[in-house]
Amino acid sequence: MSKESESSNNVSLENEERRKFFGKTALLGAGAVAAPMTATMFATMAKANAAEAANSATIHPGELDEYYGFWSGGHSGEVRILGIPSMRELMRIPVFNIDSATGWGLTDESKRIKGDSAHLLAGDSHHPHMSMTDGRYNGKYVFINDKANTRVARIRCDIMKTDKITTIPNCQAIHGLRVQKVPHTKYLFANAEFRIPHPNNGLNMDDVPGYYTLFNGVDAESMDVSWQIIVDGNLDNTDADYTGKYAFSTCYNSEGAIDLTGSMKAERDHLVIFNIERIEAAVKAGKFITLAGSDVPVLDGRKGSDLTRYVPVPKNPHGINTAPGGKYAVANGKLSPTVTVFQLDKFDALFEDKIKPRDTVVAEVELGLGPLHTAFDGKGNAFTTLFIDSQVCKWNVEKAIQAYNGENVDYILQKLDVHYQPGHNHTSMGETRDADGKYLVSLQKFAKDRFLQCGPLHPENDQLIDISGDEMKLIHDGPTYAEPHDCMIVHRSKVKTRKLYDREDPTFAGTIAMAKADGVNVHTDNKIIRDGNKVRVYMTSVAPAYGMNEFSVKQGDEVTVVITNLDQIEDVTHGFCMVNHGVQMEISPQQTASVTFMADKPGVQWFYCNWFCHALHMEMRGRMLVEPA
Ligand code: CUK
Ligand code: CUA
Ligand code: CA
Repeated sequence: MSKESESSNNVSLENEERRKFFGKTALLGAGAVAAPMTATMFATMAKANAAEAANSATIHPGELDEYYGFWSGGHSGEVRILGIPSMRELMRIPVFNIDSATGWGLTDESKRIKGDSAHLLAGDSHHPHMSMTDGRYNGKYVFINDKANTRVARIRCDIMKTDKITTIPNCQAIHGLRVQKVPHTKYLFANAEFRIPHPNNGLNMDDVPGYYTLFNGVDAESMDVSWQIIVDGNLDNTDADYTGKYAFSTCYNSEGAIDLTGSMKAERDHLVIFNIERIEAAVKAGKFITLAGSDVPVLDGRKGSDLTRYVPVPKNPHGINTAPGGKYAVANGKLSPTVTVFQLDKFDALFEDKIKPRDTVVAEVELGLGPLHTAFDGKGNAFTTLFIDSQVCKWNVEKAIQAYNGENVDYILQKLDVHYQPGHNHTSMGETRDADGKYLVSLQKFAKDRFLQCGPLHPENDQLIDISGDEMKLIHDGPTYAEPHDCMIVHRSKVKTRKLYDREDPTFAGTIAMAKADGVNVHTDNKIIRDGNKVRVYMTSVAPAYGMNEFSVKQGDEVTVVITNLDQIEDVTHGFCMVNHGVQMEISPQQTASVTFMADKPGVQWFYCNWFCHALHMEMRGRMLVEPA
């Protein structure tokens, strides 16, 4: 049974006193200050405000967080789970990387899941997003892109393991990734960033105007690519609307340049809007081509196509974010100090050619320098990261529209310093209909002086901000390792995980099928099967012993060790490591896992359990005898 956190009752007496004292000062601080405040007084007050907010969000030892935070791991290639508001790292999910602890990328099961890219040991994960039903998280999957190797992956939320990885054909560098929100996540929308020649055969490097890139619809269940759309310019970030009809992507290189200055020439690049119904109809009608090396339908969505519309947006825009009500989406100007607000119900008229592309823009207002990403509180306010200003800007969307229409209103509500140079930010439940306006996480690219020095390489700094009141309050600094681009914050009620594996879990079904073909029941048998120079060693494990404490093979054999953990007690995970063979893996309760290696060294080779499982964990070991050839 989950223990409820009682965060609000933990304010200490000392802080209670401080609150009374500073409460009065804070009232004055907002507007007309009676007597000038010194810098020290201001700093002290800010500290006390932060301390008060932090206290209300403190998760004490043994208490559970209210939210799961899913963080990408950037060029570490993984996904991480944090607890919010504690910001404690709870788990790492290896995806595109290899992981020594769990054997991800080493085990036969993970190689099967990685498929055609199993030989790739690196990745660059950017955008984690959970599957939805009717604009709400459904707790089923988390998807993540790999910019480095043009892949998308799926994590199953019941076991928090990657279960599918797909390489997207015909393009390079999947960057923006979001899910279809409504009626449910039928598609992942995946932007390929870099324009390349087609065919990319080494004969047409200089035909730069002929380069193009593709917007991709990936089936969320099969993880196959359903269709690809040729676009003008390149593609950066993407999001979807709340009707299921549209997805849209920012483009920073409408110039089609191959160098830095070239991609900054135009004052406006664009947002490209994709009409999902028309795309599906065109695929159905067979109005597509295929490109060398795949049979995925490729449609032409370049300017003039009825599948897309292009809306000019200043300048090298980066993030695109749909507001929880579904009425607006916001493109973030990056090299322009502006955000551009689109009214999404105008897209129908745009596709019917009743209005012009820019007629969908209802506001384009200045916020500050380097707007990158925007998050929402579900109460009409938006929070935009200003990379160059090192701030989060809180602004009101309706007021921005009024100001854009010439009314004299202040749409900027507050600017909060963050440390330093934020990229993405995310609010609790903020990309869904359930946006609750409680927390904002701002992901800073630089930590500078916020933590103890650890050499020339610094961590990043993820800051937690309380947005429940009128004022944003910074309450936590959280160092992270390279390089979470993005995160999402999911209420814990949406996530139901298993405590033990199902014995028939599909992630190791291939291994169980292999055992069946060998006449082995992995849940009862400890057996060696020789198949030419391939040897399969099946063993069980129950703390603190393997079902087999010795076995023999011949030098030159390819050995597959298959272990099934029969323990039924939550948290009793075993490991398997064959010393001097670069082989190790996790075997959680009721899981079957396997790893294959060459027995190339004659002699006695010890194996041992490397997940601490029992008082006699050190003693959980055995010998492989390799007879000389
Ligand atoms: S991107 Cu890195 S800060 Cu890949 Cu979403 Cu904007
Ligand atoms: Cu089994 Cu440690
Ligand atoms: Ca540009």
